[in-house]
Amino acid sequence: MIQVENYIGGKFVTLSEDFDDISPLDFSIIAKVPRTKNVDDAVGAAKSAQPDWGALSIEQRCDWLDKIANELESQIEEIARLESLDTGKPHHVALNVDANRSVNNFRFFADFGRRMESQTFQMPDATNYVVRKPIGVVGLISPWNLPLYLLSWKIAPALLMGNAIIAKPSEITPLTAHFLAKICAQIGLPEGVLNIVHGYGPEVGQAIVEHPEIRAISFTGGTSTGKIVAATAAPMFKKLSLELGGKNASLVLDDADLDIAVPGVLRASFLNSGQICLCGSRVLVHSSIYDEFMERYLEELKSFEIGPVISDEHRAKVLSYIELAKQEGGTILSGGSVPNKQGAWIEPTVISGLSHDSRTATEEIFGPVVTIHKFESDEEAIKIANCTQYGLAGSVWSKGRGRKVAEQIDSGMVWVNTWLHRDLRVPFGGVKDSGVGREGGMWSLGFFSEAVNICVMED
Ligand code: TXE
Repeated sequence: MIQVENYIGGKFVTLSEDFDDISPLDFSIIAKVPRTKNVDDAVGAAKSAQPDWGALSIEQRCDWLDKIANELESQIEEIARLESLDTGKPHHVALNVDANRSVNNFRFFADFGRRMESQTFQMPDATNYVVRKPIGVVGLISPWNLPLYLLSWKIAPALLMGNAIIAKPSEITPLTAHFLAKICAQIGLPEGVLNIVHGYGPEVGQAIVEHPEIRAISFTGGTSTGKIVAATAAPMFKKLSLELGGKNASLVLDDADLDIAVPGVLRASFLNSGQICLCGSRVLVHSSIYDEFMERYLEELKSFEIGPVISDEHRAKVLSYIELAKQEGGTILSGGSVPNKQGAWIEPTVISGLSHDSRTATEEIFGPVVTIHKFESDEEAIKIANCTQYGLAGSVWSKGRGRKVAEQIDSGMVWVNTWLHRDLRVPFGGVKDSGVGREGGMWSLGFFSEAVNICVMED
């Protein structure tokens, strides 16, 4: 049994009240997690640490990020093991997607920080230059689907820009955040620069968002929680970055190369049991290639390995959508049932015959459930792709018209003939109900700092 502890001011702290962390693989209890309700101590520690941390040079902070990356990398197998235990995902996904990217997030921002160029704007008689100052104390709140991957995506740039952090991982997946805290303590990261608190969202998450001395909130999670976060933080004029849900479409045009499109669309459908905000949960296929595409897609699905979904409660939500799909007139082409074993397992499910504006095809399910839709023209495919409240991502599969179609999709990110191919310098974020703001590369550094302009009149 692992005892998860809060990490505050460089010390590990337990609380008298805790709750169970349950494995979705078999519903066994794997850890005890402190039920934090108040972040005053963490904010106090962060406030004391921030001035010295902010006074270090960028190069010095980059060196710290590299130290964290090196230590994480030396224990990459352990990260994968913990992530797999906590989320149920297959080891190869935990290693190649989660653990690898967590290391890369620190490494990437260390390199990026060293290359950061100063911005100057010359006038005929004066020079403007931009100083990027830390915000101070920032709050980072992350979800359960890619636990350390998404938390480190926020921690690395926030540290780089000289902030002190109050971070809260999802209560369902606290293990790797606790592991990161141990690594930071081990390498001697200055005390109080990174504070990690555990507990339920409406308690400790809400306390972070409400705290007046936490001046920026970077949140990744569900759209309905994002609304609460925005409503709480906006009256205090906190900086806000919200990465929320998605209902992304994969568009397979009539000229698609099916050798690439079939495995690509399948991966977009079911990687991480469909629990990635970027997953393509709606597959739109041109009628002229529909039969061939579907035959190959369903055949390849038979050998696609997925883990359980995150929890019994989440499985109930996913199953309720499969029931809804039946009521809405859908046909289950594959899956739809619960395998006869312990844990939050659910078969990868493919549903056809639903209207593109049905609830099943427009609401976020966030599980291994995909709806298939036939279309007759590029215009119709674009219209279907854009018919939800979400606008996070999407993919287009075509030999010749990918860019043209991609540019007409109302989403923050669109891939052409690939999916989840990530360059960490590019803007990441959504439009419509998928969020506010962008993170990644310069966008993250912009969010986690205050740009101050100094205008110097020439003599
Ligand atoms: O997420 P929550 P949940 C979607 C997906 C899923 C749904 C609900 O559709 O079915 O959201 O999932 C913290 N103040 N996504 O309920 O609650 C919470 O503790 C501050 C999409 O698990 O949004 C956790 O750390 N924080 C998604 C984080 O918010 C609060 C990833 C996210 O949890 C809070 C996950 C509050 N009042 C779910 N309430 C994506 N976009 O990647 C909760 N939290």
